[in-house]
Amino acid sequence: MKITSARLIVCSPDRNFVTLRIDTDEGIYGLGDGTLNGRELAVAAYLQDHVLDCLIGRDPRNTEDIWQYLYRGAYWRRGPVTMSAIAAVDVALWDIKAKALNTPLYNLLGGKSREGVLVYTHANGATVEQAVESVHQHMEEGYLAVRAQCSVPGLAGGYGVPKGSKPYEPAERGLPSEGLWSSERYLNTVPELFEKIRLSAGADVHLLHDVHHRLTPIEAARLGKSLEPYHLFWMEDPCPAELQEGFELIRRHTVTPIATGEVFNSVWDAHDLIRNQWIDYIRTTVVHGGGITALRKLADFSALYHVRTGFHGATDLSPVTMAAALHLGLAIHNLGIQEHMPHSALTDEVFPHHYTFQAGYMHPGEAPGLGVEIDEALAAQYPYQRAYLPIARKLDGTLTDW
Ligand code: EZ4
Ligand code: CO
Repeated sequence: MKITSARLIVCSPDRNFVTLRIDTDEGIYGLGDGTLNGRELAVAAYLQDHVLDCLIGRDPRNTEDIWQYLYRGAYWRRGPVTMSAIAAVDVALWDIKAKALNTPLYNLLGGKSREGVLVYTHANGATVEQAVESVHQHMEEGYLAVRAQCSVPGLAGGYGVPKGSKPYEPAERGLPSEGLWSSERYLNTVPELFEKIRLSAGADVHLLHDVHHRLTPIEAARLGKSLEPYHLFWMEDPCPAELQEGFELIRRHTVTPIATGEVFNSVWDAHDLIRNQWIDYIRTTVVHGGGITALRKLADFSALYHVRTGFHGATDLSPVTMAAALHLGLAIHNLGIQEHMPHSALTDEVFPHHYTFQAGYMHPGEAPGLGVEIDEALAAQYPYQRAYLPIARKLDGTLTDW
């Protein structure tokens, strides 16, 4: 089998996506996702200008060799743009390989380790009360695990809080907006939020929270300690993770489980975190972490240290990545949970797919390959529109993590 063409589809059905389609001489094609929120065109140019021509004539079944060719062979390694580009190719090749064998992708990754993938969704509110209400709504929809976020009193908006009645979408069209942040007010609000949720929702529901890199290690340690009575499933991205040993300090002070890694793009970003058992869940995504080939290795390395997966699953990862994550999640032994932030109806229309949600679990479906298509005619009606993630500043104007 030989690759005969590789081309990009950049579209914006409610939000931007970079999709790669690889075709073969046997008429089988595969799809890959290369979406990097707010930097989409950098990945598209990387693929178009430096990668796609190199693929022509190669056997698409050689996923390991092609991965090494793009990673090791480029000399300049890693980084989110490079690794998202490699992921787009890698996932499209796995899609082709599974379609050629006429089997769903999970069968090539170890087969089924479970009947469904436990997922969590997002409860958001401008106030504590609205967030509590939102948790209950999602429990009624069947979710067994819910992440809760609310605004800090006196500071409207902020990470995870929707504007008006539209579903939350982190990127906004146009240039970046700026908002305000106060760690002090935040630290005083979150324990109250989880006290109210746990009291009203009962002991069984899994509760999660995303700190979104906004605290220092000692502040995160305080938050983790203050949340212990509400036994969270995890506290996510407690602080920026460039300094891996910063997590040792958090770990020393709290038994609230820790998840991190949605911005990582290599096992090396998490090497110390994992081998020192400073985290409980690794969140690196198929799209930003170099594809199925790399994520399978990361999951296996994590398993040696009792670290389970909790792959990122926000709307900026296309349905192609969602499907890839579900196939991987069904197959690996050390699945923890999968994030599920449902796409808009229009996005789902552009990317028809076979994965399903039922009673708290998702399943990738039984179609050969990934089980995701793209309606190119519909996609063409929604061209790329510039959109960026917001910027955050402290009350004195200092730029801080959003
Ligand atoms: O802000 O994917 O856990 N989910 C998250 C996401 C990220 C976005 C950034 O593009 O933190 O909502
Ligand atoms: Co997050």
